[in-house]
Amino acid sequence: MFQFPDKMLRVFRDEQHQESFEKDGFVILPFYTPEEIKTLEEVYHRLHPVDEKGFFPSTFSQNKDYRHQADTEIRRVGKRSVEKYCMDIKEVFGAFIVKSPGADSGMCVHQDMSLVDESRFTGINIWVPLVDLTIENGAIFVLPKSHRLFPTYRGSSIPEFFSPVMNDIIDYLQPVLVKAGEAVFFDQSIIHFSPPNYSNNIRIVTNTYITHQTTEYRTFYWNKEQHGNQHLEAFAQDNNFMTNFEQFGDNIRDRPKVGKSLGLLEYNFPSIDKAFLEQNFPKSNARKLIADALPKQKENKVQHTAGSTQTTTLFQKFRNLFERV
Ligand SMILES: O=C(O)CCC(=O)C(=O)O
Ligand SMILES: [Fe+2]
Repeated sequence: MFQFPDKMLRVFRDEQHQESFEKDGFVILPFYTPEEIKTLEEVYHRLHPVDEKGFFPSTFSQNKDYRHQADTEIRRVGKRSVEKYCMDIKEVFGAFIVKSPGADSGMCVHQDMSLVDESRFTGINIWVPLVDLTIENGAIFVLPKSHRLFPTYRGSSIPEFFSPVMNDIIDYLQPVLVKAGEAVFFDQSIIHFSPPNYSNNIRIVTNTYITHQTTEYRTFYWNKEQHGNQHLEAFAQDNNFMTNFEQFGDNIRDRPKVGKSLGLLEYNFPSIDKAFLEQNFPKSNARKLIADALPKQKENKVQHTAGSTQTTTLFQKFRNLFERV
């Protein structure tokens, strides 16, 4: 097991930003101008593959040229604000994260996969919607302070410490309703999710992944039969990992086909129960917030479909998403 560092290496120029980020696991800051938003919308519509449906990050695309061009453009446009707010960082990767309208565009509760050695470094997302966010159109929900609950190694093959309370935990996550061009800088270890986009319009987000300038990539993999209940395997990855990794959309639970194995590490596979949630976090009743936001959407659909069959299916899918596990 590892310990988090007592003090995170500084990445924000402004001490207040650094303090809020360390305390809560996220901080909100103005990021894109209206012109920059327009440029990025044009870039997305020019570049994106035609077959995108549901929830679609450009990192899932098999088209590496698309991933690479999206990365270059997002970093080019974001440079002004990144330089304004951040110091001593390396910018690793820019991606579009898109939610097309529809019930299949939700993202379940998770922490992002580990990409760095968190005993020394922090992986940070600069997550910026190009539209005003509402609960209906795929806002992000976070559990403030959850980034420091347990030191974790994360990846699709590794159980999450909140798996035993996967349904209950949703009701503790808070919506972050930022406006178009406002950034949520968040620690990749914070617990978060986003409901489906039930509006009629596409929700485009840019996500720029940054970390300290001296960080090296790490990924982690667990195979119960091989590693048992107290160990997992670490891999060193090179700086092009996000552009070249081919297992995001597919085979994500398999042993990484790229990178250099660093051997086994000890891990205690933490887990929590309902009482832990009740004792540590105020309730947001997120499921009710989302369900209350839905009827308007349902009414729209009824008008379009002249019947309730489709809306029932949508609602059922939405329920399934949150009760999936
Ligand atoms: O864009 C979103 O709604 C959430 C994306 C997310 O959490 C992820 O891709 O890991
Ligand atoms: Fe995420």
